[in-house]
Amino acid sequence: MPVADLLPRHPEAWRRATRHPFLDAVRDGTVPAAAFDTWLVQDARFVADLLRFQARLLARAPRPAQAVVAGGLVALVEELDWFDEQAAVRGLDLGAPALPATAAYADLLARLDDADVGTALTALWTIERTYLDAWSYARPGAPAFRPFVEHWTVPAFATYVSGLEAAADAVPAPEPDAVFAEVVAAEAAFWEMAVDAV
Ligand code: HMH
Repeated sequence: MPVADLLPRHPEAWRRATRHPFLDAVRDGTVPAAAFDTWLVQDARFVADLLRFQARLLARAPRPAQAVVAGGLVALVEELDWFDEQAAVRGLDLGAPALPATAAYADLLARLDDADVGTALTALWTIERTYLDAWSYARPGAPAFRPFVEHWTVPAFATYVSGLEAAADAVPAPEPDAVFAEVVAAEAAFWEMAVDAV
């Protein structure tokens, strides 16, 4: 089964992860700055966790998947630089402790280290496809948040997600629905965390 078929198989879970009220609030400008900043600090932590997961995945990726996984790694390092810049501008402490949703997502990534490579690639595609669709839903974004929305919806990111899709399709996971559902639930909980923290 192509991984793209997972979306229509889990419509409610997909909607919760990609049409969250946090994203509506980013679009209409009603998201409190504190909620957005909380989310930003936690997302920087997540990206650091994802970088570690993805580096380990590269080490065992099948030959045809290496380029897309490695390219994504470099992009994550650049993303961490970008988070540093945003945090400096907004006066945020990126050393703030992980909130429960961030810690739970890190645990999920750590468990995926022990999963077969097909499952790990399906998870990575799901992580990035969810993020792309969520930010695309928030387009164009209220003026205060527009640079963020644009940053996470650039064409190069969509191209990367397509590359991950091809990599995941080449190595079928034994239970794709299970890993997809777990990742999408973690993504929904991540938006929820920002709203709850205010
Ligand atoms: C929660 N999911 C979350 N944050 C991100 N930065 C991405 C996916 C994409 O890297």
